[in-house]
Amino acid sequence: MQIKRYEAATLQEAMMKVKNDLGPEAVVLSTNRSGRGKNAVFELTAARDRGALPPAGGKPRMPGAKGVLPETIVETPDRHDGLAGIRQDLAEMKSLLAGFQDSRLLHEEFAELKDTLEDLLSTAGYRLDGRSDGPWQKIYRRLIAGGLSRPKAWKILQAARQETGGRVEHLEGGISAAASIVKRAIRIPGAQDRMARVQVLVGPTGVGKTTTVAKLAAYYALQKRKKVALVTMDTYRIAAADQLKIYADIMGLPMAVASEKTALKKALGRFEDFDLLLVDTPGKNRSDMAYMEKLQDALKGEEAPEKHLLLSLTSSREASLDAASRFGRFSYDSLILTKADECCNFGPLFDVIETVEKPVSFVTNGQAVPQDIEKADPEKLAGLIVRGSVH
Ligand SMILES: Nc1nc2c(ncn2[C@@H]2O[C@H](COP(=O)(O)OP(=O)(O)OP(=O)(O)O)[C@@H](O)[C@H]2O)c(=O)[nH]1
Ligand SMILES: [Mg+2]
Repeated sequence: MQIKRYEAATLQEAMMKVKNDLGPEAVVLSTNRSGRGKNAVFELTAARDRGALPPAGGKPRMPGAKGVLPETIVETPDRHDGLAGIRQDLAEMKSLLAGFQDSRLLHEEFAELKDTLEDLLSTAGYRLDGRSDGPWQKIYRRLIAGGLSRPKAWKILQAARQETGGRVEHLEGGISAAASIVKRAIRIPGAQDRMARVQVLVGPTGVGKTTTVAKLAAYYALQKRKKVALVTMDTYRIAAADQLKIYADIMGLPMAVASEKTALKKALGRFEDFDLLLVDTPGKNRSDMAYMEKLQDALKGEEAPEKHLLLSLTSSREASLDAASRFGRFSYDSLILTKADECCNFGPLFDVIETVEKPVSFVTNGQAVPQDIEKADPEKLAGLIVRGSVH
């Protein structure tokens, strides 16, 4: 293990030195910032396994170099005071993150640092700005109260301020500007997008997968006049298949049970002349990786399905982001948001939508089948996120 210490005026410079000197395998052990403003110095201790490859294009190591060899590279810091400095740090963090995508560990460390810094910027920064800025502070507080994370609330506010030139007479003007920023960030599937014949619903336990399959079946069969069949892959829970069968019988739709790859292929063949196959999957807790792999494998058929991740609006931001990341292996095409009727804080939804960067296809808002489902409407969702209501 080779450990070295670097100093530079900016964290980005220090990181570049690490990368150039120790290569992409280097691990940052600690970071420290001393001094403020022009006197700020970033100290970074990094290590690299001696067995790791030398940096691409870097200097070859001197033969005979041995042991821990601390090295200090000091450069004259040139920084600005206050908020500008924090902003610059943030920009540096972002560019660093982009450059280090290949190192997961480093990526996570910087993501955490970035969050902390953004948090600082959005609270302390706001106070640093000092001046009274009409309704903006009220709007900012309102967004936070609605469950938005501070960095996201700050981002929306900045964009709204910019768009209006910072000049709004009334609170409502600022809120409308914020709502339109949020609306633009919410994507829905395009009207022209081709819909795959096989549609699979995945998601954590109890989010409403089976109920939503039934609602969608009714929507497509009764309203869109499509020839619909149902398939359930849920053979894990007792009576899980029966739950869907009851809906299938009521609607007069055929249903197949297919717990694994071969059975699924067979079911797709059986329903060859159907327009649409809606596939329900079992909910699994987060530790069941073996099942996730099995399901992923089963869905890798010749007929590429469209996959939708269901997230309950009653879940916390952390739980939703965790599910979004865990189910990321399925490369899902859209989000279906469930239980809007039970949600009283829509702020975290914005964080999720912005992070996941997927369109929202449907929103469910009650237990009743078939009526409690609607196509996602960005304006409505933006209203819920910014105002807490659709109006
Ligand atoms: N309030 C409300 N309840 C819902 C909604 N959608 C589903 N539910 C309820 O949530 C519970 C779970 O629904 P399921 O459809 O069985 O959920 P699931 O994801 O299939 O569950 P597992 O298969 O066990 O993972 C049921 O009581 C549903 O009635 C909704 O939009 N609003
Ligand atoms: Mg189910």
